[in-house]
Amino acid sequence: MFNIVIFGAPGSGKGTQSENLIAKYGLFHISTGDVLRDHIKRGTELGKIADGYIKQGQLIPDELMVSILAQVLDSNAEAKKGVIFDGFPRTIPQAKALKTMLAERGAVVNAVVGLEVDDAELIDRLIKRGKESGRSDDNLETIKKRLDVYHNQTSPLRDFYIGEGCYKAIEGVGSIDEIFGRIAAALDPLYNA
Ligand code: B4P
Repeated sequence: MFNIVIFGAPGSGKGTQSENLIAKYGLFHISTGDVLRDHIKRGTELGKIADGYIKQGQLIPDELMVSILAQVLDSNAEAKKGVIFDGFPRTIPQAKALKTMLAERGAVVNAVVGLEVDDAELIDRLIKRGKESGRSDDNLETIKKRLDVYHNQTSPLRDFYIGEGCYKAIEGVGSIDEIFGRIAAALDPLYNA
């Protein structure tokens, strides 16, 4: 099992580079943002809860998020060969829960791809996306809240994963292909080992 976490601020290119990772490594992809947006679209109970948090730029509570992730992992046999975790974990408790969940399956996080992008570029990208996506969280007020949440709750994971010895810092500015070249150069030696 080869497990990758794709990590970075909102707008850092997690979803974008996940597409390239799926194409190259053929792993199962879980985007917690996509899972939540799907629930919102279908109007499920979970979707109603998630909608409130996402519109405010806040994170969904850890306990709920961890149980959603466990459900997705358990209901997809393809996840057994390895997973790209996109947008999860976003807090230290989520990272610890992921470690336990993988250990129960005899696996670990093999690499954390950390897309490093400055705030001005992130805001610019998300405002541009907001014009086309219609996403309720891609407006300036909510983007600023999401960046605060990132700096306060999510960025400490960088040090957590440096401590775990699996963090790969990737310069996240440039063309999508250039950035993917950097990611592949960091992952290939691990994947082929
Ligand atoms: P996500 O769906 O994960 O949203 P995101 O952080 O904005 O990243 P995304 O993957 O969509 O964007 P990308 O950087 O690829 O989460 C949404 C919300 O769900 C969260 O705020 C939270 O409320 C909730 N949530 C999700 N997971 C959670 C968890 N684990 N715990 C609690 N709550 C959770 O791309 C952004 C834009 O940049 C795109 O338009 C793209 O085209 C562009 N772009 C990408 N690369 C570029 C490049 N190199 N140059 C120029 N533009 C680029």
